[in-house]
Amino acid sequence: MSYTYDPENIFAKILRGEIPNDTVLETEHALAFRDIMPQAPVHVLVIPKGAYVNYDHFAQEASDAEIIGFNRMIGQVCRMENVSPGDGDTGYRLIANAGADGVQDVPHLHVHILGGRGLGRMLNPA
Ligand code: DGP
Repeated sequence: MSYTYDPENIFAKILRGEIPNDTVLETEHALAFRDIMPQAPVHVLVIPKGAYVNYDHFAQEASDAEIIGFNRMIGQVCRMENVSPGDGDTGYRLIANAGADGVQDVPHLHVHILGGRGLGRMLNPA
């Protein structure tokens, strides 16, 4: 499997500092920022800094350090945004859309962290 990454996608521009963002957290390997069209009171996107199109691309080609850094940031943001049920808060949902069926609009891996309200069942009926 080979993956093609478009360096002109909007999140690549955010990572290069060409477009502003509302940063929640930044580390060596990952960036978390608020979604421009929030669908819940908490709606944060977490992206790796490397050029990965989607989750399976990342899982196949990222280094162990990138994978650990990305995943640790997701957990950290859940705690920072006070949605971690382990901390007595009300919970969250992680979504990583990929490709056409996943309705992925931005072709740079991102995990949506959604919370702060009841989110309903996982999928709408097709
Ligand atoms: P997806 O369908 O999973 O690819 O969702 C892409 C999300 O990215 C969508 O919720 C809106 C958000 N988004 C798109 N452009 C920008 C932007 O320029 N800044 C920020 N913060 N979010 C954006």
